[in-house]
Amino acid sequence: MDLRNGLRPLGSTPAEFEQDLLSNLYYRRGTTVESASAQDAYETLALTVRDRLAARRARTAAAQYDSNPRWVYYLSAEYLLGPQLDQNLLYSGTTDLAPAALKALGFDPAEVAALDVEPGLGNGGLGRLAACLLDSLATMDIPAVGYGIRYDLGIFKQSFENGEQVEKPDDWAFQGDPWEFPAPDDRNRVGFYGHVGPEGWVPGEVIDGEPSHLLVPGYGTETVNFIRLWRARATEASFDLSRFSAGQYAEAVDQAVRAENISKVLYPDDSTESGRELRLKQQYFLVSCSLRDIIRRFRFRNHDWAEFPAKAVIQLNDTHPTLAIPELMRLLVDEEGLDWDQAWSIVRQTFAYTCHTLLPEALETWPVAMLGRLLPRHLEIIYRINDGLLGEVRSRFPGDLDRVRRMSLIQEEPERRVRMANLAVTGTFAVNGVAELHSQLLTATTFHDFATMWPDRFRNVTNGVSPRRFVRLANPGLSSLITSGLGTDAWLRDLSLLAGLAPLAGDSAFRAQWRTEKRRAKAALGLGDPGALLDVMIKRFHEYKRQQLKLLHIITLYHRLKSDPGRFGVPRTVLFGGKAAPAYTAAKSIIHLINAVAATIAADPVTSGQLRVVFPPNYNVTLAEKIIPAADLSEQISMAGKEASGTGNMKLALNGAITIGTLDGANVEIRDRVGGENFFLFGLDATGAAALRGSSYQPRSYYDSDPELKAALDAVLAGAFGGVGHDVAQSLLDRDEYLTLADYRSYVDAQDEVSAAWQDQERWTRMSILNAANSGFFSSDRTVADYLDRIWRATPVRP
Ligand code: CJB
Repeated sequence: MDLRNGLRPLGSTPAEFEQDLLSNLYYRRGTTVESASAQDAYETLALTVRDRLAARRARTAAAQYDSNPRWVYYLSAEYLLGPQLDQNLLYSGTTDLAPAALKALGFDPAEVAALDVEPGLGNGGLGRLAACLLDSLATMDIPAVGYGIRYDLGIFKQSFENGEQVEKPDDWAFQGDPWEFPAPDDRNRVGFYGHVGPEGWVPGEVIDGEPSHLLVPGYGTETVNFIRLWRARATEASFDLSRFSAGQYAEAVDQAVRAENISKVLYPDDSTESGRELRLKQQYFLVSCSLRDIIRRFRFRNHDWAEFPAKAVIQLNDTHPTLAIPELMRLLVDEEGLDWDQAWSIVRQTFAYTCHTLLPEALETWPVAMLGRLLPRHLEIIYRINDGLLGEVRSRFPGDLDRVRRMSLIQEEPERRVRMANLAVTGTFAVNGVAELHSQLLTATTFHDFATMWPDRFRNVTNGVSPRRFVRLANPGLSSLITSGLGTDAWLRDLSLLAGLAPLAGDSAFRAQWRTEKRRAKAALGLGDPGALLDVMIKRFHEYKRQQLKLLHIITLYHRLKSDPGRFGVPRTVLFGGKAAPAYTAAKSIIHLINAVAATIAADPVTSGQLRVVFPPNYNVTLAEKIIPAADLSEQISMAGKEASGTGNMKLALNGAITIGTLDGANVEIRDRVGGENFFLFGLDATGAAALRGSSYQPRSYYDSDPELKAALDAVLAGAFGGVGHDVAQSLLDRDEYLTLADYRSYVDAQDEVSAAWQDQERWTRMSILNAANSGFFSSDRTVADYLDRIWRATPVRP
């Protein structure tokens, strides 16, 4: 018998599902209906749904194993997966069965569903992109594995105390995680420190990496892929029994605690540098465990190293996993006995690198001294790679010492540091930016020297988002309307079909239904007047993203309202969501000021109903899925040339929000597709912004010449908002690194156009429908198709 196909099929009728639930409650959860808590019911439901995916996984694995394909391996320090229950119900076709079965057994489905905790294993866009790409890879039947770290504590929980951000640990898995399969037998040993002797690297410390995996189902297909997450485990030897016996309990476990700290916490920095040794250890830990796993998988079916690139393409999600390059060199040369050139050729054909930033401070570098202490053999390998690189630079550009200095993997001043982005470009066959503009700016600025030497290495792959999660799951009402409008739900696997909605923008009955769905989503969010324009800015807090610009606009609206309440225009609710890195003082000051302005406005009777500012704490994927369907206006107002892409902009446009934005990141492509008449453009473009920053920019000149701007800043300086925000206003006047004041007038004028457009609800709805209709390009399925075509060259395997 073929055991792989001999599984007892799992039930698909309500009675069978109920039976499966009951048997899991008894035999795996070890309890009974009478004594089960809601948590028992939740975990049992998760197991019952997971079983269905696991059966598909078994069939997928068999097909993938048989075809010995080229695998896509995605290495990422972050995965922002979002809640698992809803997704897995939908993808296993049990969305209706599950609540019925729970009810039949006497449980409250809503109470049970509320226990699903989102694994916050990422900071923001970069981690969420990783999750969307894995969703699309599975949906498109591509053999793929995501590798990451199973942090004990995910992105911190944000709350506000007196309007200030307070961070609390996010112990997301304290109840255990029912979606996960631990695989302790696949542990890998990882070394750190030590020295390089005649016998090679002798680590001074070893720890174990223990994997567990989470299933990643495709939508509308059998395929189920997986993510493998590593958790640090102390080895037996690190427990000091003699100290324990001597009563030195803390010392006895000291080494073990330090070892397990490696996967203790996700670093909460987003696009900001953090030079901590523990972070470097995390990065090497991820890379070392994952490469061993990839090699083990390669060896199932293959024997010849020369075949490795044909069987594995490894995508580095930003520079965080770049140590994979010297690590694979070490494994091939030191452990497998290949010569350097053979190994380098394999490495160079295997890795590809995605860059996600334009901020110079976000390009990782590590002190040579630190890296050499932690990974002495890797530093030697990096030096040797650098010799090869600089040899090539010298022969291509003789006498150009400055170029050699710029391209070197080692920065000399003010301290010797390893430049991880240069290493990533040197050790890969493809480097991509994440939006057209971003990719252009990368080759024109950040990687200009490399693009001159190796023009073929650089390409663009514009980001995308999962239409399953961000339309179907987040916005079921609009999804049904789209399906009925198009006469098919095939758009969930081919988002270009949304174009078929465009003619319906001219149909007044359809427009009325569209408005009804928006209002329904707004009502569900519980923000009061669903007739008010809901203006949302949801993203990490960063000065370049310019939440402070939105704030100046709000203060201006408030002043107008106070001076002439009768002439105000349209009621608005402004919603902010987002976290600031705990050490990012300027961003935290902006959060504080937003809350202070919100409180002042709320307390002022003149504004009642006309202007509200709300800031629900702890923005995460769960909350995003509630806010995005309700949004009317999408704020994408970064200084042009700083936002690599943005993906919230895509999610909002797909749900019918209209963008107000600069020509930055993927905004450019959104505007190209939805049309300039359906997009509120303002501000300097990337060229203009760079030119102004390069000259002697004088923020005060804007303040002096614009009375509304002056009034807004003066109010903050005078303490009109509970005395909060002096530092924010002062820094805008003195420095304004991101040209907030230069773009203020153009932004406020564009916002006046927004208000005018809103007054014509038929026009607004037309614009809204056309935004959704023309955003099909921004599906992560299209992104994956582009990666396949331009970089990965892997083909589907259908179970
Ligand atoms: N990004 O979320 C992060 N973290 C970083 O450290 C660097 C960049 C974001 O990645 C997204 C996905 O590519 C982009 O859409 C976004 O512009 C960028 O800031």
